[in-house]
Amino acid sequence: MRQGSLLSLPEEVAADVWLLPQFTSAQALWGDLQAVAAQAPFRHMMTHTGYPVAAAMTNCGELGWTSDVNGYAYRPQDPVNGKPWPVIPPAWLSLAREAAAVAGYADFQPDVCLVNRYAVGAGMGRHADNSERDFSQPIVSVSLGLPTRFAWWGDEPAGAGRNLLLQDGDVLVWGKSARLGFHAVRPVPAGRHPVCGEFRFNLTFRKAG
Ligand code: MD3
Ligand code: FE
Repeated sequence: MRQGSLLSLPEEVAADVWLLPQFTSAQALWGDLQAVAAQAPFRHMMTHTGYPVAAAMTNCGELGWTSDVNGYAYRPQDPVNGKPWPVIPPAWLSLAREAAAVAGYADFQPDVCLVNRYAVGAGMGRHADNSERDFSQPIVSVSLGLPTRFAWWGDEPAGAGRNLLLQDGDVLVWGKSARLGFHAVRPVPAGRHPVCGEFRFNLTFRKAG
């Protein structure tokens, strides 16, 4: 079954950055999100700085993104319970593959879906996603729930960056020249979403291994 919306008009918002507005919705993915979180609960991971990550996180897939006082790594097991991460729900995998295909990646095979949960006021500082093995693969990001501003810079993290408002159901695909770009998530403004309540969620599909 097709997962993404045919009514979503893809737009290349910057070189090799594709926005698929309202390609999906929290409503469509909510049941699977609850099931993933029941098997691998959201938690605030520690960083090497001794401060926790502001977003609560979990994963599904063959690998999951983890961080502790020793640094971050992709791992096949959830360090909280020692079990493999839940599988990526089939509807999520189809969605990510359809989005990647729209952006020109014919055979995206993600092995990680990192799920970030931002409470009101939480954000993510400027960084680049560079610990995956194969940078020819894109990253697909699905935003759910409360809207927030997203900023990106490209390869040189100087100046104010460019801002983009990400709303429920928006999908971003970035690869090639944008794959190692610096980006940040601005603190989530107060609000209430009918499905997600006072949270923003983001699913990031990656090929890490
Ligand atoms: C880079 N998460 O988990 S959008 C992360 O909203 C992360 O939670 C974001 O960054 C979030 O590492 C996912 C990521 C994104 C979107 C567009 C970009 C990164 C980009 C455009 C250019 C470069
Ligand atoms: Fe990132």
